[in-house]
Amino acid sequence: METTLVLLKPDCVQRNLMGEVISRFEKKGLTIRGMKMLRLDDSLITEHYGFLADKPFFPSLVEYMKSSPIVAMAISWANVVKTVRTMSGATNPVEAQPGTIRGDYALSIDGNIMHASDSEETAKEELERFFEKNEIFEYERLDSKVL
Ligand code: IDP
Ligand code: MG
Repeated sequence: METTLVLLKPDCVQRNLMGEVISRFEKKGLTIRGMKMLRLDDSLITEHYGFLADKPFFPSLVEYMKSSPIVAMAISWANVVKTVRTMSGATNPVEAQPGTIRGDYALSIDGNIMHASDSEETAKEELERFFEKNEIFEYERLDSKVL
């Protein structure tokens, strides 16, 4: 069972879209194994988006990520990393296909609703960054046998 990290970014929280996005993961059939609201600080954002530190938009990315609490989610299923990236859509919502989360809810790359890990390796690192071990739960879903 693979697990990925999803962040519902500040614009998702501020626009009351948390339920819409969480609902997509639930309806797809993925298992939500951890979920919490938190406010990011400079050091966590820099750790998470350090590979973008030399980009001109980095200061505004940090301000955006700090502008409101976010929601972190640990989501599991076979091939979930790829599945959730596909559901997310392109980084720039202008290019994201309708039917994807960014394609349906976002208008600009400055506010693109969600983060999702981009590989199994990144997912492991990112889950450790945002969750303690005891915040990710092992449980069997009632519907797991009929899917
Ligand atoms: P991803 O979120 O689709 O994985 P990344 O390239 O990893 O895309 O970039 C991380 C985040 O940095 C994006 O989701 C977006 O919030 C921000 N970002 C990336 N490129 C730009 C840009 O050109 N302008 C403003 N923000 C950007
Ligand atoms: Mg990325």
